[in-house]
Amino acid sequence: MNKMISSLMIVLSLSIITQACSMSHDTDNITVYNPWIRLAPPNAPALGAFMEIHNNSNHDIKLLSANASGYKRLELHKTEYKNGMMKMIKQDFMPILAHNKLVLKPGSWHIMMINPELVPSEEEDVIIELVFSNDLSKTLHAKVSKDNMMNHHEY
Ligand SMILES: [Cu+2]
Repeated sequence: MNKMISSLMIVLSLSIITQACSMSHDTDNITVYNPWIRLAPPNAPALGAFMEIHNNSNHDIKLLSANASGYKRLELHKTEYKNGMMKMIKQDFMPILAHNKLVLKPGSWHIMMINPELVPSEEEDVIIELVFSNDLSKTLHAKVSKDNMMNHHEY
């Protein structure tokens, strides 16, 4: 009886280990570089978040949504130029193609953090959760900094 239970335990723990491995492996397929939030005045109605999302896997991945506590909601946006006008257009998802990357930067793809309870100050770390297709998610710390591209090279 004891033997049966212990072998059952081994099978059970093996399956947990296998599951944990495949999960972390999938998450490793996504790497986020240099997440940052553009410093905004204390009364700003929204903040822009930027980063580089790399997909190291063999299949395309979609960024479906983003969450952060202390904001009404986060939206996926893309800035486009139409008839000489700059327009932010809400996106259903952001595509990160297999073995490719998506660059979120001012004037392009970005995450819009809407209605902050308290606008963060410079150098502050803001925790953002990214939700991807295939049940993947990633939590990252974005640093609030001025819109100085010199500071935002990959490192
Ligand atoms: Cu926007």
